Amino acid sequence: MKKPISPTPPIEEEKIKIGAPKTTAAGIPAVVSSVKHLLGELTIGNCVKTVFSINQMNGFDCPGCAWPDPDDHRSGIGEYCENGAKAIAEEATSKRITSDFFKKNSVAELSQWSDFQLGKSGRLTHPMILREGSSHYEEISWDDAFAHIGSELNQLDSPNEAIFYTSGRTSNEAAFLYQLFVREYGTNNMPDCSNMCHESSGVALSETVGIGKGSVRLEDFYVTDLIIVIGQNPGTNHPRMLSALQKAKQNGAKIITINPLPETGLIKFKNPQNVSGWIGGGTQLTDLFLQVNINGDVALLKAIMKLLLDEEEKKPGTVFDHDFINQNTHGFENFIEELKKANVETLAKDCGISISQIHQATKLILENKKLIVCWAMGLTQHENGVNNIQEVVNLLLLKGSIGKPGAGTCPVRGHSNVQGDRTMGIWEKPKPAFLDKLKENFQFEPPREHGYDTVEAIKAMSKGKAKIFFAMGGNFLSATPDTEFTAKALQNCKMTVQVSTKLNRSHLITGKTAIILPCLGRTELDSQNGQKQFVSVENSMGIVHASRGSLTPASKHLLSEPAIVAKLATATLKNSKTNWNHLIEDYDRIREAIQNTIPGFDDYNRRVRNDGGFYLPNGARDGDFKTKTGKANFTTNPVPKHDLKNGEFIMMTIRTHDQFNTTIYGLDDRYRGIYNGRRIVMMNVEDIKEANLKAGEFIDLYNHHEGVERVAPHFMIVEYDIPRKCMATYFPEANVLVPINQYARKSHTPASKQVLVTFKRNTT
Ligand SMILES: Nc1nc2c(c(=O)[nH]1)N[C@H]1C(S)=C(S)[C@@H](COP(=O)(O)OP(=O)(O)OC[C@H]3O[C@@H](n4cnc5c(=O)[nH]c(N)nc54)[C@H](O)[C@@H]3O)O[C@H]1N2
Ligand SMILES: Nc1nc2c(c(=O)[nH]1)N[C@H]1C(S)=C(S)[C@@H](COP(=O)(O)OP(=O)(O)OC[C@H]3O[C@@H](n4cnc5c(=O)[nH]c(N)nc54)[C@H](O)[C@@H]3O)O[C@H]1N2
Ligand SMILES: [Mo]
Repeated sequence: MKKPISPTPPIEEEKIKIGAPKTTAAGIPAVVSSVKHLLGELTIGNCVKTVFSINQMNGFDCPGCAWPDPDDHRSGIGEYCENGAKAIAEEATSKRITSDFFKKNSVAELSQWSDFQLGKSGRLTHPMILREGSSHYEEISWDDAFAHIGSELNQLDSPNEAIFYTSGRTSNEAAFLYQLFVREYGTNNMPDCSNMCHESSGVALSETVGIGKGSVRLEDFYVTDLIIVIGQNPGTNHPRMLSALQKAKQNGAKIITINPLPETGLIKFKNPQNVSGWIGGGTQLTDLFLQVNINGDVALLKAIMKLLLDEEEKKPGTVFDHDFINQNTHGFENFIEELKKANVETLAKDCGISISQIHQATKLILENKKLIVCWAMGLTQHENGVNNIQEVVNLLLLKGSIGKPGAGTCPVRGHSNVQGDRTMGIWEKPKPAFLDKLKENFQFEPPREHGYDTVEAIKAMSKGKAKIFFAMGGNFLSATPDTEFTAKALQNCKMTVQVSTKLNRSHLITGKTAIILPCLGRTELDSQNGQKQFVSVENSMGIVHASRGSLTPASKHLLSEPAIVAKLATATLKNSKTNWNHLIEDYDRIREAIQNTIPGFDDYNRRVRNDGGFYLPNGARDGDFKTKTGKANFTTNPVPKHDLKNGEFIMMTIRTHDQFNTTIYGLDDRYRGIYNGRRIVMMNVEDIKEANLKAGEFIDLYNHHEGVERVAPHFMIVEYDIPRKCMATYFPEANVLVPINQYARKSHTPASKQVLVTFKRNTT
């Protein structure tokens, strides 16, 4: 009998161990862990080669995260961190998945493997096809694969029946060609990982300060007075940011941390980049930790701003930056009218922070002029994700803390080129001016109608409105919400295609036909036409710079992402005026095309060769707010109310220290003291008691949004320092519980940090 294909990994008996959470981040354990991961996957030669070229001026851009590299001094041993080392070990592994692997293992069998096992099987080496009705992938030639995909695309009734997803590792060159191909083919259906990530930041910032990107540079951290880190866990997800926070502290800045969890990296840090950082007690980073309830941020920020207003009323002109407000902002009076109605006692209850701590935060903000606010998924992945960020902007505007040195917005991006992909036009809602330029430069009529974002794409596949799903990287099935629903949607497709480096669950939950196109990774040498090429990326602070791989490719059959797009375009578009093969023979030609289409890339080929690259223009950074009102906008946002019923909890789905999104590097969450397993749920000790349960027991978690029962069975209770009625589980195991129809207003970012759950004791 044919085994069923499972969209979720089997539940294995894990011997989970719980220890005390760590009090200090990085230091020697981080160095040991980096070396262990690199040596476990790479040859010694490649280990040395990679470690010395990570984030160096002439090296490759670390695929780990989008935190910028210092413009001037960079550590001689590579600007690396423990989790960057893991990301590189994952990609540069010497293990390989050949055609034999797929002959041996059916898709159904592979679906019984854990994500960890799938990832650890090695790099993909050949294009593969899963033919309709077949149980195993088999090898296919590149030419046949492109011909097949091209022919299927051309048979659709409308180009809008195809969906083209992008994950954020794709280089500028690949992303630009990809969107050009997709638009010439005829659709704007370009959902991307950003839809699930910082889309709320993009929407909130565009409306209020006129640019969907952050305004600060790394140097601003060194001259600021006060940094607020809210809804972000940099110790795990952006470890190199801790070096910047440390330098800020050494220069006298204060740090407020706002998080439901006391995340280790934010408390104390030992810099692993220099030996002096390995010894001694480390730097205390956080001055004030506010352990907010999940989704309590609007209430907390409002309470702080109300206390600031009270002070301003006592001593007019001493708290708010009236010159800035008068000259640069819109909506101040209305904002203040609303703020006057706020009741600090109620807000304190809503956010779970005591009034005396709110006073302490207010005092720090009063005493300091230049303010930077950093945030990530803890703010964006809520129904009120856009509002969260707009309240952050309100605070910065009151202080005049934007568009001047040492102050501004700092949404900390995830994937290493997620920001660049958007700049290149990976967007389901392209601006008319951008499309006009495409038309002028490439002589075709680009589609004007907006396309599907990630949530809409899943629903379109589910309804049969979209029939072909193509992914440039990523792991769509496991990254998206409502796993069972999404799995059915993908299986409803005629064809699914993945351009990938490693095997993942999206290769197993497929349309009738599925194709895997294996590609080069960041660390590898990319030669076209006998010439070494390099690509470019944009980091979280808008610096565009080169990335040069140096390792021998994992297989001689791999193609680069730009080459894959060019060959697919050639196979699909019969009347294209673009000479795709000519473009990829020399990536300078792609960069020239970008320069002619997208503002800010003048003299691209010269400037990208400068050490450290160049900054893109950023109005908000220069105090030029390109909004509809021509000014920076104050906004008013309602306070979210959570009337949790008896037995209901609000759950956030977060990352462990041993994963990159859906890629599982290992089974430990070292900083939180959780080892050897991932199906855990963090709960407050009082809540555990109240439910007559004990730490170490297992529960099944449920969500019932819109009357659909979603269940994630068998999670071990871990007693943790988390506010009452709040829970934390890991992504992607808990994605089955995230409802497809619960997402941020305006940005459609799934509310993966705000899942309403109930639970029952597990009886199996
Ligand atoms: N090693 C590693 N690095 C990564 C990644 C990875 O998986 N592994 N992923 C990359 C990507 S794509 C991204 S987007 C980033 C993600 O970086 P983060 O956003 O730091 O990642 P999360 O684990 O989702 O952590 C969210 C944090 O927000 C807190 N939080 C949750 N809900 C709330 C809330 O309501 N209010 C507040 N104030 N805080 C809240 C959580 O406790 C947690 O500390 O990291 C990038 N870098
Ligand atoms: N519940 C919950 N869900 C979430 C989140 C959450 O916090 N909670 N976070 C969301 C966020 S912030 C994000 S960004 C998304 C991430 O969503 P995705 O970007 O779709 O997922 P990743 O896990 O980053 O993708 C990993 C896969 O990318 C492929 N890959 C790696 N490098 C390359 C490369 O160089 N080229 C190509 N072509 N492929 C490559 C590998 O095959 C690997 O298996 O998930 C979102 N989902
Ligand atoms: Mo992300």
